[in-house]
Amino acid sequence: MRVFKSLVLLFLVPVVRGSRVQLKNGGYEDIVIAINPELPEDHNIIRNIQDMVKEASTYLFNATKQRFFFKAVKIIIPLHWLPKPEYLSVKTESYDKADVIVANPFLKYGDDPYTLQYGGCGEKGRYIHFTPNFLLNDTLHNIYGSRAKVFVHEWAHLRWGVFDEYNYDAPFYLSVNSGKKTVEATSCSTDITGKYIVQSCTGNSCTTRECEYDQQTKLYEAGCKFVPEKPQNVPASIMYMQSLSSYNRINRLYQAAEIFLLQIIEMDSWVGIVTFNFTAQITCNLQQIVNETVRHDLIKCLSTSARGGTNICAGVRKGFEVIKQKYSNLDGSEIVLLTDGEDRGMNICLTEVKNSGSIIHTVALGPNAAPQLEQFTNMTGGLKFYATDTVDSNGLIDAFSGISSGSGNISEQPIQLESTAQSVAVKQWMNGTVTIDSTVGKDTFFVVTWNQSTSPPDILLRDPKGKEYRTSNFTVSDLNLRTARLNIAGTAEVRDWFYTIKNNHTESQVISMIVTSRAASLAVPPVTVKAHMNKDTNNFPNPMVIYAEVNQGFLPVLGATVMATVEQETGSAVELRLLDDGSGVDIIKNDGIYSKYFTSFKGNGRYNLKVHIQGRNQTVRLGRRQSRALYVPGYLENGEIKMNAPRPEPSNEEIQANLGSFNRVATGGSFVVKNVPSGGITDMFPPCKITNVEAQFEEDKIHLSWTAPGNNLDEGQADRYIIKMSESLLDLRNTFENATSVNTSSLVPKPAGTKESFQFKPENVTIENGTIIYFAICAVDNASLTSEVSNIVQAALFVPPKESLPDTLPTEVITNSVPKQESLPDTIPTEVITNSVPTQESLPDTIPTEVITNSVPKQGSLSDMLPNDGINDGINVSIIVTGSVIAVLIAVSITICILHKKNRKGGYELRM
Ligand SMILES: [Ca+2]
Ligand SMILES: [Ca+2]
Repeated sequence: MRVFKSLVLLFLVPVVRGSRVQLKNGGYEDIVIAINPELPEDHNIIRNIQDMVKEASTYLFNATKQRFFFKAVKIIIPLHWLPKPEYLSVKTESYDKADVIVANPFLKYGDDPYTLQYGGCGEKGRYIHFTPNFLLNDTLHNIYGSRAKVFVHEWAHLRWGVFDEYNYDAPFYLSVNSGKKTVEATSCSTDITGKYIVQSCTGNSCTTRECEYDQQTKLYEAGCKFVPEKPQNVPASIMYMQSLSSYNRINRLYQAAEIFLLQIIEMDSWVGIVTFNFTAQITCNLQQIVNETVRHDLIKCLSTSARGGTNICAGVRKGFEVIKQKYSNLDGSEIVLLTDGEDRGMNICLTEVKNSGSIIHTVALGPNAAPQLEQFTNMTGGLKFYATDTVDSNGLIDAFSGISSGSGNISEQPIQLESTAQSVAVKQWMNGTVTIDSTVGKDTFFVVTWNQSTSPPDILLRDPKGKEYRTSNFTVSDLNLRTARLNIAGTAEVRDWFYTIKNNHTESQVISMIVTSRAASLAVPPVTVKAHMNKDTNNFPNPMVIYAEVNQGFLPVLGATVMATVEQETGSAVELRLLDDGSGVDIIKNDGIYSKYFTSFKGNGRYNLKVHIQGRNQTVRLGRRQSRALYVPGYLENGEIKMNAPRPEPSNEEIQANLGSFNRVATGGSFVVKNVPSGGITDMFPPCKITNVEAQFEEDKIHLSWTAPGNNLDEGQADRYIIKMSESLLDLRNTFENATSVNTSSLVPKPAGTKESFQFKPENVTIENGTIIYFAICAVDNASLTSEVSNIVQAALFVPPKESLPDTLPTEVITNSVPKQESLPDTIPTEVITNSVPTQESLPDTIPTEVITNSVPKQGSLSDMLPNDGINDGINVSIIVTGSVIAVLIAVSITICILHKKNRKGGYELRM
């Protein structure tokens, strides 16, 4: 007889990530602008945001030839700002998922607005960052242009993934023959379709046309921009999973829940507990965490009995009931729903959950958790996690540690420094080091768990000053959760803590070490990590991309070692090192976003992602943000040059400060893979496109360098390279195969991610002053799969005089990149074209009636109405107050059900 336990755990916590912006008939709705809770009250910020958005809507509408406008914007204001009757209470919005963040700059970095972008051209950005000074100080108009135009500019980054052509690090290809500058748009790879356009403006009127080639250089003319089309989205689907196993889930669940209650949930949160199986019961009423005693009392509400049935709807409804003990509605409340069982009745409460105002996060445990579970997450904007039954992966603990407040109050949030587990043989040791860096150290917990013995293993923990903590210093749970916990008083000593744990049990067991902490002080933002995949659902053989963003404040952290672990129920976990070197799928070098392709699909179903980040002395430093608005050095007024104040440049010591050593762990949530063929996978993945080829003459030789791709995209090792050369860029671009081959027989590809260097003497080319040769490379793997053609690079024999270098180039490109009225090219709003939203001759029907009657004539074309505020008054800007208290509801259901009912012959059995 096969036996199976189902655990359903229900929490209520405030966290959400991911923009909820929707595009309806050309109008962007549900845009969230969040003001950082640390900012002092200033209602001019709200007023200026409202003005900015209204003006930007008109600007966007014109710039996109009447295709897009802003329709509904919500502003989240800090709780400590004085309430006003017109303010609404927060619903499913939160600081963490805001599209625009208003916060102070870190390290006096200046007020450059920027958009955080992970992916390539055409992929949406994460958020726009404005400083309060940018919103309040009108003199900054001279530097960045009007706020409305900056907002639209950054919106293009955010929504359409457009990259700046004036990116200071972007390579521009210059003609050396004429001394005249020419630009090769390099910001988008060739697999993104789009158009090369150039824009010219006279006064306020601008026109766009396709770029032409410079007759002499065969490069695109100056000012040419690449405008991408938005790629198609793969429709989401939910996987059905098979196979069955029974593990020690109850103990693992309680270990995780205990860490959540004692270390993760923030002080002043409200917590209640519900148990359910076929029906649901409240075991702890909603109460506020005002001290440690309340936390420990709550753990006692976690019943350890087990009964049959999984009625998820009953549990969620009981959860709603508990929240309503204190709150009149469910807005702003969040639920974490954990299950390892199936419930085919989930559909009956879908609408109720969707309309509740509550956010549901899900944790799927084991291979049989309800495949519909993510429906709750997708409807309500929650997080999704997946924990396998692999005992040495800490999956459940990591899932619960990933659930923290989305309030933006980073100083209060728990930060996971370590989470590691291993099977330890009898009388053997588990050793390790955890680094406490200077940005954390408050509320530090060292937690040791084990999975067999009823008594704890022998623990020795030594702090950097040599102080030792032993098993007797740890608190061992009296509920026999196989957990020992040490809370370091005050601020934990900075630097390396060593631990060694001996398995004194009579058989081998899995021992784990989990360390959490909080920011050391309000003044210094801690180093934080966010990890995720590029999509939630993937169809084989599409590759996926893993991202980890490492920040201190709003600055990227460079030089860290970032290891990702991707785990699935079948097959062993896959470990990958993520890189921030601008090669392969990592779009931008040194932006603190570490990336890697994931192609090791072991089967269909749920996968989870976890990253370990380690910084070691001397290697880790802060860097600069990219995709920021351009800082214009000055302007002309009536023929007179007026210079702006110089850009506030932090010193190298500030920006590139050595962060010292640190440890971080972050869960990246779960994703679903489908269409993986059963019975072995043949090689489907060529090497990835090489994106960073560089070339130069060294006397009569050419020296090429690039980052090696792998056998499968950026993993493994390619088999050989094809290098082609031509004196014609167009020939090389259009017919790579026919171009002259470079003899590469002596060139053996190195492992992916390492630097390749190749020198050779070009044959059949007369080399003289002004000679330009173009090169491109393909990599081929051992299955004869060929990569895309690399970036095309030129080697020019002679370097132009310094004055011919384009000092003015960035400025020129700027005017192109912030389009003026009626200026966005036809190809930009592909999002709309493919969605067949037609150019609107009149206001869309969906604009609220009051708008139409208030400010806009009912008939006539929109261009008639502009610029007289036009659609401005149609924007619905609402102001929301962040939740005053965090209502956390914990509902636990431990159920046993028999999966294979047809085989059922006897009673149940529960192994714990
Ligand atoms: Ca990067
Ligand atoms: Ca391959």
